[in-house]
Amino acid sequence: MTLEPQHIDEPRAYGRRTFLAVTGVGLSSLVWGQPLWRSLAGLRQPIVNALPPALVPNGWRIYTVASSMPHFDPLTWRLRIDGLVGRPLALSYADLLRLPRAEQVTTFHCVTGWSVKNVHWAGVRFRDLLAGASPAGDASVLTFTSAERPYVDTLTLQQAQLPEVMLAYEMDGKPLRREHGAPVRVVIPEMYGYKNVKWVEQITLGRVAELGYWEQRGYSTDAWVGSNG
Ligand SMILES: Nc1nc2c(c(=O)[nH]1)N[C@H]1C(S)=C(S)[C@@H](COP(=O)(O)O)O[C@H]1N2
Ligand SMILES: [Mo]
Repeated sequence: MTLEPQHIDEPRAYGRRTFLAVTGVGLSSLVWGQPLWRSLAGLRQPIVNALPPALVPNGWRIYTVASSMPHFDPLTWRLRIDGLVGRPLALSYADLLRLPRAEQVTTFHCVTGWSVKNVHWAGVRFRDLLAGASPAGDASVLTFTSAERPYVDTLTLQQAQLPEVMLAYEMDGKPLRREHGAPVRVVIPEMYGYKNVKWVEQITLGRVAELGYWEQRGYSTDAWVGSNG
């Protein structure tokens, strides 16, 4: 799949400006927004740039930080749950599908200004996902490691247990597509897209939140939609 770098910057720049105009947070953001703006321009969108828009429907934009997307093999894939747990787990895809299934219809917001309304997700609530690992009483942070290195981000255990937060394995009635993070991604509609880690392969329980990929590049660890991000 070829990247066409000359097309990468403009859509993001447009999205950010529109967002600032619409929300009215533009003025205060102007002061601190510039360096962020530059780091954002480096974000790659290989699918958007490589496939006709018709193949990325409903207003999604596909974001990656590495030059290729992870492959999912249902036979060998494992989701590791480790850290401050009584019983570390390595769940297969079949194990995951056997856990209680949850569904929701929620809107997805990227901090750069684009949104996708009424996304139908199915997956597992974190309470159900973590129960088998017996989380320690002092565990307070979940660190999500993506198979797409070095993408990582965190949620507090409390945030992960808000309503409408899940580890999703279906989008709009079909198994999560490769470009959306197959087989599983975080979905937390209350927070900006960068918290919605794709291609999750490890969840580590701990007490300290390391900075996520975009947080190391200037975005807020508390990524509530409506904040400056
Ligand atoms: N592994 C990984 N997860 C990621 C990202 C990424 O680049 N790599 N980008 C994040 C950002 S900024 C957004 S807005 C959403 C975009 O989701 P989509 O690519 O399914 O549209 O994924 C988030 N999760
Ligand atoms: Mo994003």
